[in-house]
Formats: sequence, C-alpha cells, structure tokens
Amino acid sequence: MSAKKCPFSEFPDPFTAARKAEGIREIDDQGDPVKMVLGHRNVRKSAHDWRTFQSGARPGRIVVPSEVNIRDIRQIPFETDPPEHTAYRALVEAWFRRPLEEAYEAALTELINSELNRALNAGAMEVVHDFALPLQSRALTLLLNCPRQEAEHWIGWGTHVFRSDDDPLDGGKANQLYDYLDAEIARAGKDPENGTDLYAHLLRAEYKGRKLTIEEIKGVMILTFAGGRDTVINAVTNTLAYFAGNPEDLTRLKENPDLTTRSVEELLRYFSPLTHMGRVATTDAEVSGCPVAANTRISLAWAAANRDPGVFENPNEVDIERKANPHLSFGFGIHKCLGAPHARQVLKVLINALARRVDKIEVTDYEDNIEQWGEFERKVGFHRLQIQLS
Ligand code: EMZ
Repeated sequence: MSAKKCPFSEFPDPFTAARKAEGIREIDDQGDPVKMVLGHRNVRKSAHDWRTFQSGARPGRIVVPSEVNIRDIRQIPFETDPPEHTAYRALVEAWFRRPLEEAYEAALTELINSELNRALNAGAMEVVHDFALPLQSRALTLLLNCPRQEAEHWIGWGTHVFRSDDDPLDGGKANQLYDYLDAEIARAGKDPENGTDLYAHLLRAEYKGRKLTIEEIKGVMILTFAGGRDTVINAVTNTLAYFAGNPEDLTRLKENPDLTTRSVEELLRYFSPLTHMGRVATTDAEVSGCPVAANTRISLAWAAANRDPGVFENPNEVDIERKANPHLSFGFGIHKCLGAPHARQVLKVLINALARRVDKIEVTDYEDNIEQWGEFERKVGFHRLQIQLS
C-alpha cells in the first residue's frame, strides 16, 4: 500500500526462503537447540497441540534465549500446562480484560495524551527511552491498578527486566524485580481484603480450594512485568517510525478514524513484537515433515507465520485496511497473550492521538535493534530512534 519506502520504517522478513523450503529450521541456543517452526499452519497446529508441545517444563526453558540459568521461578500461567494452566488462567482472565472497560480507556487516553503533550512540547526526542519506556511503565500502573507514581521506579529498570545493554541474560538484574515484588506482596498482604490492586486480587484468589502461595503470586507478577515490556516498547516505537516513513497513512487515519482498529492489527502483524516462543516436546513428534525428539524444543515463530504468503496477500506490505488478518502476534491457543487487551488499547489510543494531534514525524537518527537467531537476522525494533515531532 505505502508507496514510499524508508529504511527505518521497513521490517524485512528474514524467513522467506526457509519458510518456503522446509518450513522449519534448527538454531542453537546456549547448547540447547531449537527447531523454529516457520509456516502459519504449522505454528498454529503446534501451538494448539499443548499435549505434545508443553510449556510447563523447567522455568525459563520455553523462552528463547532460554532463561534456565537465570531464574527458577515459574511464570504463571505462561509456564504451566492444563489442568493447572486452566485453573490459574481462570483467576486472572477477567482482570486482564479490564482494559476493555470505558473508565480504563478514558484513563489510558488521558495518560497517553499527557505523554504526547510532553513530546510535542519538547519537539525533538529519543522515542525508545523518552517516550515508549515511560509510556509503557505508566500504562502498566492501570493494569496493576496501582498509583501512577510507581512507574517512576520501573522506568529506571530500562527496556527489559532480564536483559541489560551488555548482557542478554542478566540474572542480577532480575533480582531487582524480584526484591521489588517481595516488598509489594508484603505491603498488599497487610490488608488484602480491602486492596484494589492486582497483588490484593491475587492474595484473595482461590486456586483449587486454597490460597495462592507467595511464589505463585510472584510468578504471575513477574510475567506481568516481563511479558509486556520490550514487546510494548517496540510496538510503540515502531508505530512512530512507521508513520514517520508513511505519512500518507497518518493522513488516511485523520480522515477516517474508523480505520484505527484494523491499523492496530496490521501493524501488530507487520512488527510481530515477539519473534517466537518455545515449547518442549513431551514425546517424539513430527513438525513440517521433520522429526522432533522427545524433550527437545521447538519454537513457534509468530513473526515468520505473520509473513506467510499462503495466508496474507502481499505479506511484506502494510495495508492498514487489511480485512482478514489472522496474525499470531499474541500467540495462539490456550496460552494466547493475557496482556493482549491492554496492548491493543495502548496502540489504539496512541494511534488515535497521533492522528488527531500530530502533523509530522521526522526521523533524524536511529539505530536498529536486530535479533540474531542462527542464520536469521531480524529487525524487531530500535535501540534508538531520534525524531522531530510537530
Ligand atoms: C517471559 C516472556 C513472556 C520472559 C510473553 O513473553 O517475556 C520475556 O520478555 C521474558 O524475558 O521471562 O516473561
């Protein structure tokens, strides 16, 4: 759809040839290989088959890069399987759908508008650290239903809770989140009956006829902090880069705000903020004609599936009016992203605010964030995106 091509707003698909050839490709991850599943159909099929491809192996093992060496707390419900998964998920499902309520959307709109005021007043800014990170952190206070002020503390943790600039697996860094959560759970534990935040909600919850343990509560909270951090930051940053490179689409949204919902889905498909997520085979299996041995890992490459030409016409083009859009950016099956309603609202409100209030976004400098997965190099976002806004 977009006529003009700008290098900064392009997110090329590195999987085209391998997806077409075998549809699966093995990569090494710290000596524990992963077979990346690349085609839309097989990604969905494997995600659906939770009996064969499990999530509740050792904590950290389904994440790629594996986090087994830096944490032993199970993230919940993410690293569990049925029947536990079903029961855990039931405890948090309604809470994570609160973003769809009117009052939540109104608060998010106020929040995002004030972030945008700040940006417009400044004129120039670095999007990743000065816009996306504070926006993600402050918006998260709505999901936790905790004081906005808490975010100031989280902003200091940077764009990822388990990764730092020089260490992609920073166990020491994880401890600051864990210590913070211990203190917050203890605080909420003083008056769980009257608390209105997510901690109090979890402290009151009944799991199979008993209260959750502190370890379980921590498991849910770690996921809440970690799962939607770099992903949302990338989605927000990439959205600004996209409209900088494709101003005609911002104009179309100004003229037709009804396109917002479809734009959100299409940008999510195109950006695929989470490249893939692993599973561990419980038995010898076969995917895309390739044997997968018991106790080895596959990964469900959402990003590759989202560019499958068998499912998406012109998969490498952004079409903000794209109709059928069965993208897998939030995963698929029973583990489908819990934070999706929140993330979708953030993008919807952001795009609305940009369309109403911004005339021009100009990129003055940038540094791509390129992930390396075996032979594949994938741009997932930016380390730095300097823009001018008016
Ligand atoms: C895990 C993961 C969840 C993991 C949906 O993704 O996000 C990653 O960023 C974290 O490192 O621990 O929470």
